[in-house]
Amino acid sequence: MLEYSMLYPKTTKLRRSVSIDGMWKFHIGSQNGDQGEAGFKNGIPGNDFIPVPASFQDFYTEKEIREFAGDVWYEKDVFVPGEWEGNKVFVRFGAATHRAVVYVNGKKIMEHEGGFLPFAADVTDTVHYNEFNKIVVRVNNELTVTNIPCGETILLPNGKKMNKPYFDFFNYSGLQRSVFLMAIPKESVFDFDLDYEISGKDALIHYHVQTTGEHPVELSLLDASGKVAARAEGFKGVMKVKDARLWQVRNAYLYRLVIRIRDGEQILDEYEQEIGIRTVKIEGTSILLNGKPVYLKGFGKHEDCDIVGRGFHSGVMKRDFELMKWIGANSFRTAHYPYSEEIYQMADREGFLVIDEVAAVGLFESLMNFMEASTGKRTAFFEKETTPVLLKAHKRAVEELIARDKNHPCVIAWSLLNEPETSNEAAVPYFEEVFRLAHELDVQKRPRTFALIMNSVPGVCKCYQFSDIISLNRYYGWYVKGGYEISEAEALFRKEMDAWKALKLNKPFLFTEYGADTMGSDHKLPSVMWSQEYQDEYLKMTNDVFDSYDFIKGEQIWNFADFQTTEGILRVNGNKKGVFTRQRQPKDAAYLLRKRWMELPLAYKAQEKGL
Ligand code: GCB
Repeated sequence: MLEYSMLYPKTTKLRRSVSIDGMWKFHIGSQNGDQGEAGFKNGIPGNDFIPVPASFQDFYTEKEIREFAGDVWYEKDVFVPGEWEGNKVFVRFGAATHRAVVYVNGKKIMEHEGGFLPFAADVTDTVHYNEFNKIVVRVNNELTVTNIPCGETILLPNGKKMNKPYFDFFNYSGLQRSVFLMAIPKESVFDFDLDYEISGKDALIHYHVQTTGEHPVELSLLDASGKVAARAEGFKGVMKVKDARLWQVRNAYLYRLVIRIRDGEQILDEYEQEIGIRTVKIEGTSILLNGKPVYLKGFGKHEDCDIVGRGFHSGVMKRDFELMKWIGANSFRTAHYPYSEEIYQMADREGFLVIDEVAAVGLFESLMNFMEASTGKRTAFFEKETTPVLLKAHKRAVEELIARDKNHPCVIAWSLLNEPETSNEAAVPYFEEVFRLAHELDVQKRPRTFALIMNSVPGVCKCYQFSDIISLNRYYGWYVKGGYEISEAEALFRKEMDAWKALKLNKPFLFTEYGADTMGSDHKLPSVMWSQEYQDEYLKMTNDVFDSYDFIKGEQIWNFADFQTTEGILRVNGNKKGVFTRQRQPKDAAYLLRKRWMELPLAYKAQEKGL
């Protein structure tokens, strides 16, 4: 069990939660990490303020700041209401990338490592009630091979540190998600698990509530009109919902679950959350939602946009969902890290299927892993001395991810790694532990997967057997035989798919990546690589291959939109594989995909029997 509750901050009868987003005082610290305890815990120097949530990198005009590797400092004075005394009081961070130390009124409260999941600092005994209190946060953004995502931090000859990601997105960092101040009753709802069973027109909700005390709990389920649809009492049990309205793809029905702790007539705590009744199951090569086959159409995405970088922005989220609906998508993968909680809430409401990915990317020692791996390079990544430390961090992130996201109906699968090195036996015990843990922690036993890199093919990959859904990242026609050689790319692509088919795995296959870099500004007739015409040709070829194999049960193109990466000769101011530009306007390919996805039925390829 985690030391703090992962429940999203809410204000209910007995809970208070106040956003402390806005302008925070900001200071770029030392690269040596020597300003910790002795340094700024009582207050940071200067007079610079930046918005939270946001990545700090793209506000400034100095390259030293954008590329900075080390500690940055945030500070905010917050008023803690006197009425809150007697409750538990927390400062809750949606995320701090990649590690943080929290000080309140000069006292160190907690540390957290892992840049994409929430944590809550218990400040009950530290804050002064009915007064202002100083929160100081030291955030470190250095990449290592002992934490996810993996990379290294090098020292340049000029003495400056520099982050070197083993992955293909800019190392945006800082306080990129919302921060809340919360007051929670001493005896409170800590966590709950739900699992669903559909029986005829009714549904059973198996539940388990954990609280911080002994008093009894009661649950009520309210339908969309606020009417009580079911009730139950006790920490563990079953709620029966008559004539249940199911949560369906792009047709979401949400109930409201209210959990109360009671002491006789007195309510000690109340927590509520929107939930959706649905089941997810893999049967043969089918992905079943509520017992019916679904074909996934959609994207690998990023949290990425101009100016705020990876910072959560509700306007960008809204635009992204509108574009995904317009194009006929029904799903996305949270590549390559858990996204802001508000995005899952929106996916719950909009009926999108989400493959929820932990930040285990870059588990292949290379500064351009996606390229070098396809050349067959091997790095013995899982044989490093430091691997046990990495595994510990990885498992902790899986635990936090599942605790945070398990009750979202939108989450239909866990993606436990992206493009790890699987050509070596040393990967096997590592995978075993991570996959076992996810299975243990998720009462819904959602399918687990990982995204296979180009060279993870039959005969080479030692780990695909762990996946319930085989997810392939493939770039035939881009990294492999692009341009006029595309016919050869297609032949190689089919050859690989034939090899998978021959294995008779009887599992669904999903394309979690495929795509071609394309300049939104460039047309060329006849096409050349990077032109919009070529992106269309590439898609036609790829779609033909998808349509030729019945066991392929979904396509999530890379990427939804152009996004920022480290600078380099393979990237033109970022990765340009977006179907939309970074400003969220369509490239030509968007129209091609829209035509295809609008026509493909949800149960596409439902008829086939096995491989
Ligand atoms: C991949 C990676 C992704 C890259 C992509 C690319 O395989 O998973 O992070 O951005 O390829 O565009 O090369």
